[in-house]
Amino acid sequence: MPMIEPTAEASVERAAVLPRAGWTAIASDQAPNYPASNVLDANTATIWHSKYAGTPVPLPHSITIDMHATASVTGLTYLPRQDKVSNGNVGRYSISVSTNGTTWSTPVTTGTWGDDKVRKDAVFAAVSTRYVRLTALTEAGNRGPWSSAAEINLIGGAVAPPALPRAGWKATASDQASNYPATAVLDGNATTIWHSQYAGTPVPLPHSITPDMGANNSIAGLSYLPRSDGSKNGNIGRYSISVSTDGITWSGPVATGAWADDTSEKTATFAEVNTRYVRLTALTEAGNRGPWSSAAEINVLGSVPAAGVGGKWDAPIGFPIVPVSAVLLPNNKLLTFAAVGPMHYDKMSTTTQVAILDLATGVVSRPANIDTHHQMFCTGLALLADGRVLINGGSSDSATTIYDPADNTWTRGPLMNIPRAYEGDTLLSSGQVFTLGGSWYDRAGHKNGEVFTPGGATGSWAKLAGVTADKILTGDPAGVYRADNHAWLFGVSGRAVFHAGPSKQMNWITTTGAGSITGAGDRADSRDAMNGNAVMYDVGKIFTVGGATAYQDYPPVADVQATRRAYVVDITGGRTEPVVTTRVSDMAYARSFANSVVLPDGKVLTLGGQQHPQGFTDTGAVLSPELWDPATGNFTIMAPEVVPRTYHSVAVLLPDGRVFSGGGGLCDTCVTNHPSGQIFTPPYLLNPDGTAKTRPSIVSAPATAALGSTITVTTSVATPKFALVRMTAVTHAVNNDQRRIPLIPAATNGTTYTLNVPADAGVALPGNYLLFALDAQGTPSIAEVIKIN
Ligand SMILES: [Cu+2]
Repeated sequence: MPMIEPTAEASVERAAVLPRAGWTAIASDQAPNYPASNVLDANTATIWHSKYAGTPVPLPHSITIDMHATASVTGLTYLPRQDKVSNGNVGRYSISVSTNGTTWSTPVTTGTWGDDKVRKDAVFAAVSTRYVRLTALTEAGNRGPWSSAAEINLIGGAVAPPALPRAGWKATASDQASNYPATAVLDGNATTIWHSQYAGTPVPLPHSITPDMGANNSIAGLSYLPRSDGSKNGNIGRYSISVSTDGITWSGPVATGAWADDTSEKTATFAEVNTRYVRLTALTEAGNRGPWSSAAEINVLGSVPAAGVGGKWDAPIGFPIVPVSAVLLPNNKLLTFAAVGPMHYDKMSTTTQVAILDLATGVVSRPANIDTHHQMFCTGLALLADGRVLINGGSSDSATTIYDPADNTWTRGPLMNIPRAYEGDTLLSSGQVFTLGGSWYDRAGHKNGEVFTPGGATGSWAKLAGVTADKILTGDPAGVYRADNHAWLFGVSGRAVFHAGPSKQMNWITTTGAGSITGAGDRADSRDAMNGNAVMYDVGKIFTVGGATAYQDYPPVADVQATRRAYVVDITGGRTEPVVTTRVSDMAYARSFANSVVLPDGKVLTLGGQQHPQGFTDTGAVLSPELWDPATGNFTIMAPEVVPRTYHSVAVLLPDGRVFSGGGGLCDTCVTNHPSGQIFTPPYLLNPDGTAKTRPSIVSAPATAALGSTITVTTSVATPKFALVRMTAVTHAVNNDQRRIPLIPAATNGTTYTLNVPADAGVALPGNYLLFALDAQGTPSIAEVIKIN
């Protein structure tokens, strides 16, 4: 094989703080002795402060960083002043960029920071720019018309194109040691590696490894994950990448470069090329330790689908907290909460940090500290029939809280009989709430069923002795601590509940008298699917996807792997008929900790997650959502999100038919904290060129409807289909409130439609729904909120 010489450096570093040498800063205004340049001096004791003497310059103020060169930027960090004063802490902000200092972009991100001393991060899609402007829109404590900053840094690096799904791929190597085969780089398991032959006389460098994708794909890069077992032997240093459509004739290098001698994932990007085989050639060993090469994982990076096919993402929105829980409110707002801290939880506290996103304006509220003697973290969630939100348990707590969106009030609720964390909730057809499981934290087991009955200002809890939690356990290696977590529960007719997982065994539950729990068979060939998703996307039809046999690694299980599998569980026959489970197509990507959201057209969007589920890591995070079509059973890969959404992430259908995705982390100062969200526009709202489709609108619809009633809805254009999608509350990838009820007009008069509301409270659980009208192409209107009771 001929020696290939590198021709250009093509290595791309992920997120790294850019060196600030030679940079300058100017501000909209500054006080004497507090110049803008202080944010670049690496001295946290010196600050920029807006002018305050005499008549202060009113907000907004801005400070603009000039890098004096063009760089790819993906974020900004803001360190508030570190002295005893907080005047000028930036609250609501907006960040724009410019290549010339004159013409400014629309904001690459907007958001709200909390009023404290902690360094704040703002993230956005990679943009090539010279100037970055931070505009302070409010002062975080509303103390006065001031802005200040101790330090500002910019985060550089290109966002890599999405990793292509590798199912069915093969890999060969120039040579390999026994037990270290080339195929180990494709198995999604970072603990298995390819290693070149080293016993006896090692094969000299260069070595090559060649993934075969099985078919031509449009690709634009390669990522290389070195081994992480403590040895560095074989870390690839200088490298070259070539491609081939037939595995025989090879291109010249599409990328060359040199990688650092560490365990971080490396990325090389190159001009898009349509090919089948990708060859990574290791020219040197990164530490010159010997004639070896090794690799834990290799991914090939594809191109982003066109917006009309793969949807598109808005600019990220910064939150002052990690949105670990999210609840859609009927006033077009999204309620989110974290734990005792905006970025951390503990075991004893009794308060919660809350922030609300106004979906009409994109503005996130200042964080509020809610004291209901209940740290609302790792809770159960249920939306009550009257629109209030029940939040129960968490951190081994019996406490419950009720939030009323009508007047934005928080009320201390009645104690549960059994403390719970990571339990599952569902509303019952009676308007009561059933809860089950939840041994995370106290490992106690026997987290048997209880029912909450609303009444008076709050309500009361009662145990169901006949609904034992031992029927819902997974085989988690960590035991009951994990095995009874996150139950997928769906209220059905007659106050009963269908338990769809995540254990492979499903169950029917009754809640009258002492209640009962009876096996409903296994979910076809599904294994336990902890941290997968279950979504009632149609009446009596539940889509389940992803998850893993363990919550995360726990001895003796190392490197537990998420599944790509998906199923439809059909319970339309009710409790007297067998449950029919059908396996549908696999996802392209294996995911645990993902979220799934049913859209008004019945398709289900699965977002985020990671192949190797491990709390507070983003390794192997899947940035590209997949859209499942119930008509075909197949998935389509969507455009990638900017930020990984893994453990503690959420996703919610919005009234405008778009999807909010946010959160992840809550691990204090860790790098996998994601106090942000991003809104996805599905392809049904986009023309092939990515422009917005003309959408129908609902001209009139009732605000309430009784079960079994007939309602009249008038729309702007012909809309042959309608759907009711229940408003939802989500945390820890569980959204049992979610259900979609398609409505076909019973009568049509021009664009006025007669719709029959289901009569069965087990079909249409009482509460607030989003009513969508869909035109013949399936483009949804903006929803009207309708309360069904
Ligand atoms: Cu948690």
